[in-house]
Amino acid sequence: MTVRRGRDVPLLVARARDGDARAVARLITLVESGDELLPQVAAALAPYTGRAQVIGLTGAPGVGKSTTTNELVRSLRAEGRRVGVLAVDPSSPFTGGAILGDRVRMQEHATDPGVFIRSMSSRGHLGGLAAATPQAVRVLEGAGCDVVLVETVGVGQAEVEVASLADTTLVLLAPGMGDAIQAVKAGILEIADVFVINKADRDGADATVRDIQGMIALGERGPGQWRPQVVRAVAARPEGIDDILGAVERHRAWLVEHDELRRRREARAAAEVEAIALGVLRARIGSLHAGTGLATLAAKVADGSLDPYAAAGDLLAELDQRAAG
Ligand SMILES: Nc1nc2c(ncn2[C@@H]2O[C@H](COP(=O)(O)OP(=O)(O)O)[C@@H](O)[C@H]2O)c(=O)[nH]1
Ligand SMILES: [Mg+2]
Repeated sequence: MTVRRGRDVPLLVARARDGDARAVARLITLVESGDELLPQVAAALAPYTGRAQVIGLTGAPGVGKSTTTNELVRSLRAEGRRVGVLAVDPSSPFTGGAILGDRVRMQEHATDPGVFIRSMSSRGHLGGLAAATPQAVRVLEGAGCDVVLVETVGVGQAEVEVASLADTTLVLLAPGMGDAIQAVKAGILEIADVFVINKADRDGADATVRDIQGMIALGERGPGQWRPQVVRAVAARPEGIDDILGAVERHRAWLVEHDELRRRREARAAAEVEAIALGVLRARIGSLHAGTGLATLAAKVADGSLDPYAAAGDLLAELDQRAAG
């Protein structure tokens, strides 16, 4: 269905709640494109928010995230849980494309009504993926998913942000890829709740496990803090999938016991609200008249007739004035 009027939104959400895969897909498209109906979508979904367990998977390209995700879906389905999968690709301007391989890999779940799989790109969303991903998680929660798996390529700050939206973050590494060092550089070490050493069928798995355990031992950690777990897996066989889920469950129990789940979710909500507000602010700055706008101020800053703090002050004052007038 084409959604043009706001009154279609409740209908669409109702269909998604009934498990209509096309309604779910349509809602995620609205989220992804930063549609103007988004506030209404968010309002309609709010009552169903906060129920799903969100598990992030990140790591370098080719480490086995999609293969692992696919096997996790299989195990979770065997337990009768409804599962949503978001494959997030910040580098791809349009949905599909770069992660076509993932679709093929996850084809076996395509006809299962208890699984929703969707790839996502930022496609001009205000606030980027940091704003879009939590909304997409909400759509999947609204559709009754008990677990939402979010796969991101762990190579930069945007991916770290997306990964940190999860209750539990899995960082995947593989032997012999220099991954451990890469992980430190990309800052993904800090966000790992569970390290999965995938491709443990390959030489060097023991060394990678030792490297990571060494780094964990060196990490500053207070008495009440979670110590990241290290799990070996051969997702392609599959082996170690239950161990991964076991580690995830231990982490979840720890989060609940230490009231960290609530804290994490509140931090997530704060980041979400902030990202939306910043997106609105950026759009407003972009819509200022030429004479009062950023370009004019920037020209003055560039030629030294105005300092950047004064220029920023002028910009914000102009926005205030418009809001008042
Ligand atoms: N040898 C081996 N290959 C694997 C394993 N897990 C995944 N692969 C292969 O590694 C390649 C990349 O996997 P993929 O899941 O697409 O990685 P992603 O880019 O992290 O999502 C594929 O050819 C997989 O079949 C594993 O445990 N052992
Ligand atoms: Mg993948």
